[in-house]
Amino acid sequence: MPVLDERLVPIFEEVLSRNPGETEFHQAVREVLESLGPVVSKHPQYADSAVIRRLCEPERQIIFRVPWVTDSGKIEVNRGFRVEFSSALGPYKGGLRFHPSVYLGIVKFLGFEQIFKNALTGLPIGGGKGGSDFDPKGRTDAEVMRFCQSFMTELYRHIGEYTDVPAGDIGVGGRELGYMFGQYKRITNRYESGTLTGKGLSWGGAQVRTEATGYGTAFFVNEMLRTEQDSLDGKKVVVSGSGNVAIYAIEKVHQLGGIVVACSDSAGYVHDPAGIDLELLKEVKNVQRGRVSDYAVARGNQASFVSDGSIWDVPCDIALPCATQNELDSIGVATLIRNGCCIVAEGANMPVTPDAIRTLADANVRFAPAKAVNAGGVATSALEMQQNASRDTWTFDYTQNRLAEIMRSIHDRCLETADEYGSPGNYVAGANISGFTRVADSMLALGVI
Ligand code: NDP
Ligand code: 2IT
Repeated sequence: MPVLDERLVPIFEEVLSRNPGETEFHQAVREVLESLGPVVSKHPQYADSAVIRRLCEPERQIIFRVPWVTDSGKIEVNRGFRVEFSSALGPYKGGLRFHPSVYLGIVKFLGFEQIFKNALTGLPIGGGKGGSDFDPKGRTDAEVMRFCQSFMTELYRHIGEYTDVPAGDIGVGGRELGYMFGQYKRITNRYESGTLTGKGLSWGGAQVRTEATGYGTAFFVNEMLRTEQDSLDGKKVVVSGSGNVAIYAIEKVHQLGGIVVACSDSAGYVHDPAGIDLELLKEVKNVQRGRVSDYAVARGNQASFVSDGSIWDVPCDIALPCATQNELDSIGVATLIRNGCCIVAEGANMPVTPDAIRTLADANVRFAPAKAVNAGGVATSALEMQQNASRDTWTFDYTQNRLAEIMRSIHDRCLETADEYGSPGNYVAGANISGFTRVADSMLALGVI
């Protein structure tokens, strides 16, 4: 493990002792602190003002009971979370995750990352995250609706256009956001569109928000390739996951000339050497709410489904982990490197383990972190808020061009900042330092907050 700057060691020790057992949160904090050594050397005011220590403590953490009734009349109890991490740059902003693995440590890792990601977009949004250990899998629409209504019956009092603006994440898409917005509107008697983003197009949503995280990921990778006068054209790509981020990453990679030969879910992966048939994948995942194994069956002998292997065994030029945290470890990257992979970019949040990131660096494989790569989702959420505030709607093409510009500017800012702080080409350092300095400078201006 790289050594931390001596001024940062006590901060990390405090994070460990004050947040026992929250391993994902520790991992996310450590990764940022590892980048900040040159920053505190150059600008001691950040250390002297305890701005880093303050950022490691959320402004507010809300944990609540979510009781609901199944179709058969059984009462279930889940736990709901909203961690409002930092409002230095704007209202708290970040998604809601519904997955059985959700606990405080996961919500805090995601909320912490979100602060710096949102700062990197250059838009006026603070950082937060929420969710529940509710598992939508196998639940009927009516059950999901009752859960979402109960969740919002508590959450509504903490959110609002100027306070905290949730969106989707794993297990939360258009259906869940619709049920939550409906309940929010009903309780508050206000059509306050700017309270949630990722809304449907007919009820206040924005063009391109659904596609934005995946499209932004592909745009970012194309920018990485452009620095070497290259492009996605003809590149063989592996995308893990088959949810919102994965599907639209596949779509944009195909539009930019690449070919995605594998995708996955938690039960296994599908290898489709001729390239994923995206219309079929969308039908299976978005309409039938099926699995990638159903896709493989429908695709006949073009594709094979593998339930007992690793998607990273599939040879590729570019790997885009787009499913979940710590899904790509040093064994996975060793195979990728052996097979000639030259870029790994994080579509999901923190999908590559710290060891694996170091292995990639040692092998000179270019790596770009989630804060930069997947920031297109939250950036387009901020564009949705902008449209809601002005009661305007923009066209698909206009919004997509804005997204592409934002991704280019994030990419360039990462490289410029990495250069400025003595780590040329290091996207991790660039993203962490650039995001951090923007938030820290605002905090310094706002007094001891
Ligand atoms: P979805 O719920 O739409 O899809 C998640 C996908 O990841 C599914 O294919 C799911 O498979 C797979 N997956 C989830 N958990 C696991 C696991 N433990 N092991 C293996 N596979 C798993 O979520 P999104 O596509 O929205 O989110 C994917 C990632 O992108 C997350 O890290 C999220 O935080 C991040 N992200 C999302 C943004 C957004 O706008 N939606 C924005 C920025 C980041 P299965 O169905 O089998 O569970
Ligand atoms: O991780 C993320 O950036 C998201 N899930 C999107 C957050 C948002 O508010 O659009």
